[in-house]
Amino acid sequence: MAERRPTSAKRIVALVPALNEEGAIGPVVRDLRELRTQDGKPWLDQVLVVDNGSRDRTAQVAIDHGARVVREPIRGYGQACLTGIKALANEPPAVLVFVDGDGSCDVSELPQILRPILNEEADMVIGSRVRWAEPGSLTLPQRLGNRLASRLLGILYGAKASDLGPFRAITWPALVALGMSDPDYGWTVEMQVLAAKRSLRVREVDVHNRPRQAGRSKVSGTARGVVLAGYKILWTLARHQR
Ligand SMILES: Nc1nc2c(ncn2[C@@H]2O[C@H](COP(=O)(O)OP(=O)(O)OP(=O)(O)O)[C@@H](O)[C@H]2O)c(=O)[nH]1
Ligand SMILES: [Mg+2]
Repeated sequence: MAERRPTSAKRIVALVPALNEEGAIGPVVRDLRELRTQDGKPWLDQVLVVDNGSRDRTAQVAIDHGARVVREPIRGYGQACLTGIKALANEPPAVLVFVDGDGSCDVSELPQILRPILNEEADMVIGSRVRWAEPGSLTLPQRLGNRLASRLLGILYGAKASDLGPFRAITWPALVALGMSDPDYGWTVEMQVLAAKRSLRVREVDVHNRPRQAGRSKVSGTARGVVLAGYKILWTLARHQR
C-alpha cells in the first residue's frame, strides 16, 4: 500500500554516491523518481547523484534518467556524500535520504525508511539488512564486520544498532548538527557514532538488500576494500571515544 505523505509536504531529496555505476545507476534514478505517494505525488523532490570521478558514463546515464549530477573527483564514499550535502546547502531539503548507486537497495522501501521521521518519532532512520538481505548479497566479512561494529556501537556509545546499512534518512537539522567529516569508509559508522553522542532519536527499520545489479564491487567484494573499510570503521569507533 502506498504511504500517505503528510500534508506539510516536506522537501525530500535522495543523495546517491556513485563510482563507475553506468550499468546500475539508470534504474536506481528512474525507480527513485517514479516513487509516488498515495496522492500520486512524487516522494522525492530531487535525486542528486554525486559522480565520484567515474571513468565510465555514470554521470550521463544519471542525467538521462532525470537526476541532478554533481561531480567530486576526489574518490571516497564520504567525500561524495559531503560534496552532495554542500551542493544542497543553498536550498536544503527537510529530509535527506542516502541510497547506494549499485541497485542493491530496494528503493520501494523508501516510505518505510521515511515514516518514523515524517511522524516526528525519529531524527535518523537506518535501513537494517540483517534480517531480510538476499542470500549472497552481503559477504561473510561484511556480515561479521557489521555485527562487530554494531555491538561496539552499543558497548561504546549506547546505540542500539544491528547494521551500518547505506540506505538511511536523516533530517537536515540533525545532519548539520552531526558535523560529519569522514571522507571514505567511515562515513556510515561516523553518522551513527555522532548521532549517539548528540542523543539523536535513531530508529532502525528492516530493509531488503540485493546483490549489486551491475558493475564491479569497490568495497566488500575486494580484499583491499574489506581491509581498508574494516580498519577505518574500527578506528572511527575508537577515535570518538575521547
Ligand atoms: N567504495 C567506494 N564507493 C563509492 C565511491 N564513490 C561512490 N561510491 C558508491 O558507494 C556505493 C557502495 O559501493 P559498493 O562498491 O557497492 O560497495 P559494497 O556495497 O560494499 O559492495 P558490493 O557487494 O559490490 O555492492 C556504490 O553506489 C558506489 O558507486 C568511492 O570512492 N568508493
Ligand atoms: Mg553495494
